[in-house]
Amino acid sequence: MTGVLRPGHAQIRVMNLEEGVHHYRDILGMTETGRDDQGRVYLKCWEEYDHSSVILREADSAGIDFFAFRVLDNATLNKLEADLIEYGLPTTRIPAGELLETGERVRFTLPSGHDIELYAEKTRIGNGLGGINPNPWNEGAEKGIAPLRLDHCLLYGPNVMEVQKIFEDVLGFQLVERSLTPDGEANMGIWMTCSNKVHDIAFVEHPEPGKLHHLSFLLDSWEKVLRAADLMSMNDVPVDIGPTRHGITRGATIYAWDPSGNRFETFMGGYTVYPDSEVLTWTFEGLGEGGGLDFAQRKLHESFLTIVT
Ligand code: M3P
Ligand code: FE
Repeated sequence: MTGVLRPGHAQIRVMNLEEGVHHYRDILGMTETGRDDQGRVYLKCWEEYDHSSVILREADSAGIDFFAFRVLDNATLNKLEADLIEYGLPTTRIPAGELLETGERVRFTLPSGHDIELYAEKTRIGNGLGGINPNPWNEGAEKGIAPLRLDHCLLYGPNVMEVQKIFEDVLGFQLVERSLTPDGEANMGIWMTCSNKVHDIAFVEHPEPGKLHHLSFLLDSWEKVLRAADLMSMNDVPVDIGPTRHGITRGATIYAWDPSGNRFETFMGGYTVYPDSEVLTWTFEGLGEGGGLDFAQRKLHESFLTIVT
């Protein structure tokens, strides 16, 4: 794997910082790894090696400030920046250290209104297990919902077909699945990978730019998804959909909300994607009655298309 490696971090706006920290640290079970002089709080999942994957910023409205991908090295970062500029997307460089323990970032804005960042360096603090005869898990694997990692996000905004082209032609992503508009003429939803995961980022067409549908956190079994449902109920976390399975990606899932109304997903499963995998297509009816969104209930939950931050 070269080029863009994986989702790295998301900066999320929360309306009350300590309520947000309580949610992501104590209920989800992430580890707090730092706070900066702007008051932002940094967190990581137990299996993640890098310093942070979720950064919380207190603000008057919920939503996402930016979603970032780690790239292989600085040469890759420079090359991808040049390619973005040549494609017609202006970039800005954010200096190393602006985010704690994070190197220089290249930021650009998608036609969907989302800010995406690429970076090559972030301090590896490790998962605490070491590299020699390591244990398979640490105490973080049993704290709260305990996701292994930040897995992907789903973003809502306009111009999904243009966004698809940028990810495919400039950033080297592969389209894995798509859902069609009601007339069948265009892609309404796209699920794309930069790896062999079933998806690293997804977009759904939406009139308002820059919206967050969900950040998704990986669990390693269906039982852990059910345990997550128990913990959500025990902690009064409002659930949107699930536990169930998406037809799209075949992931087993729960959608729920953080205290500011940002949706998050606890997710497991999916399948392995190879460069020669065929794109799977869901018709507009397939998204609902076909079980694309909810394979068990085969319905298009209204909240899926209407509630975003
Ligand atoms: C996911 C996922 C839809 C399926 C969404 C899928 C919109 O969020 O993680 O696989 O039908
Ligand atoms: Fe998802």
